[in-house]
Amino acid sequence: MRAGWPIVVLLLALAGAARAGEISVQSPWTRATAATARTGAIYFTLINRGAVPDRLMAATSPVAETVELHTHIEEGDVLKMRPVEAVEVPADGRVTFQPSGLHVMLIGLRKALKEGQSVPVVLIFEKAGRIATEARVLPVRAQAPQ
Ligand SMILES: [Cu+2]
Repeated sequence: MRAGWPIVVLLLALAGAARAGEISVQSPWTRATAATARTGAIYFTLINRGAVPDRLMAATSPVAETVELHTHIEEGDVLKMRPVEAVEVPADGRVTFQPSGLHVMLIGLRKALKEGQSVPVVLIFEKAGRIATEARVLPVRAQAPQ
């Protein structure tokens, strides 16, 4: 009887990993920045193939001192960025982070982002946990992943 316990624990661990696998991060990208730029933004599409919603809670990246989740809201005819606490990824659904919308905000860039490089970023989900990915650095005026 006792000998059976490690197997049960192992199966529970595997079940957890499978749930994490229901969230995927598609086409992460960012834009090249000027040498003097202090901020940048990372975009991607989050896909949830699971039957329950999940939430993106936070992000980290070694290229910036601070990393926040932001959205844009319209104030009059001006688009302004606002931090958001979390971003829901609906069950069997997707959320696209894109210019003028949701983005991962890089504040206090440690160095310029150069076209052709990639930027490591870890996305932290309520249920799926941490997902590490790399955002491709596209040209300064890029509007979508290529
Ligand atoms: Cu922002």
